Amino acid sequence: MTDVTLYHWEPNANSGKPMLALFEKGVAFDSHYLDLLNFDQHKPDYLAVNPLGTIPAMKHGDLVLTESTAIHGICG
Ligand SMILES: N[C@@H](CCC(=O)N[C@@H](CS)C(=O)NCC(=O)O)C(=O)O
Repeated sequence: MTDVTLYHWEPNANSGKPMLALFEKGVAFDSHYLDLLNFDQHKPDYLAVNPLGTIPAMKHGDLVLTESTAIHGICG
């Protein structure tokens, strides 16, 4: 269990960008996979994290970021 959780989906989703940055920087994170084809992003559990219903979202403690470029920028 780490401070950082990345909510993501593959392949070819915007969440690939922050995931790459986390890997490259060696930041340990918990992976929370969402199946967009199953509309997991619109389920209440995830909407409580990101009301926009889009991925990625990254939680770091109480902070939640939902823009892949911002997450990538912070990690990079
Ligand atoms: N501006 C956001 C866009 C995120 C976004 O549009 N993600 C798509 C997947 S690449 C998504 O979650 N789509 C699900 C939906 O719209 O239901 C970012 O780049 O982080």
